[in-house]
Amino acid sequence: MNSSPDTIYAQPAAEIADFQFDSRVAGVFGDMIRRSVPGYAQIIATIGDFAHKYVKPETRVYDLGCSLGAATLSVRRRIDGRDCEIVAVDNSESMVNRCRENLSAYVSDTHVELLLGDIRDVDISNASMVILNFTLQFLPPDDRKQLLEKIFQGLNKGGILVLSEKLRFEDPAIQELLDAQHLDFKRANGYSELEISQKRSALENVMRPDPLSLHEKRLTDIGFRHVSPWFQCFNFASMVAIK
Ligand code: GEK
Repeated sequence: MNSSPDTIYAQPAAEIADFQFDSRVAGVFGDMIRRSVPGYAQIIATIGDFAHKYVKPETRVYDLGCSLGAATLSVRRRIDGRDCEIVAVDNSESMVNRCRENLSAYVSDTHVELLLGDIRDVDISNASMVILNFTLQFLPPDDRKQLLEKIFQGLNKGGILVLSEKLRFEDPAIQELLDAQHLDFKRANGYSELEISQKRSALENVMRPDPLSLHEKRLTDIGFRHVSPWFQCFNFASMVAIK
């Protein structure tokens, strides 16, 4: 996906405002997420593989917090001809506008319903796949279980949730080790110390990761029959939960 280089935090700022998915971020988002999230390309490709295996004809796929539509595009490529609908939702107008352009750049017979709105307000029904690719971590912690319950209710039996998240670790030694690896990953991708620290301050109040054990317990308590991480690199993981 085309994207300008991310230089948003390259210059020293007198004050760092809370991170927002505004037009500046939407314009560089492809570059930002690829350089910030280890394994992002692999996760996007594998979401397409899971769709190929799990998405049933005449059902819906939900991409919640779709940003520029990377997961939607990956899924759409793999489910053409099944008479499915993809519902892609984001509450950032700039993201949704760019997502619309990205989707229209490729031909497909699968309809994408692209919605500007809050994922907490979206009805979910007849779903064979739901994707939360690095979105749940931006919801207030108290709202997370309710959203996952709604997803569980809207999934058909045998349907799959893919939940990718940054992780927090309860063991301080592991937290320190894997956080340091992530910072090295960002340095290796060309981010300066200033960019890393200013972005970190901007995200502090906005993105609150949970430990893997909490994700697993929440999904199991809700009733998902099979729950497992399928990917982890440093402090980033992607899980599957099958109803
Ligand atoms: C990808 N999934 O490339 N309602 C709707 N959208 C929301 C909400 C909400 N309550 N909260 C946050 N968002 C994408 C990447 S990015 C992850 C997802 C990241 C949206 C927000 O506007 C942003 O576009 C997205 O969730 C999170 O596969 O930046 O680390």
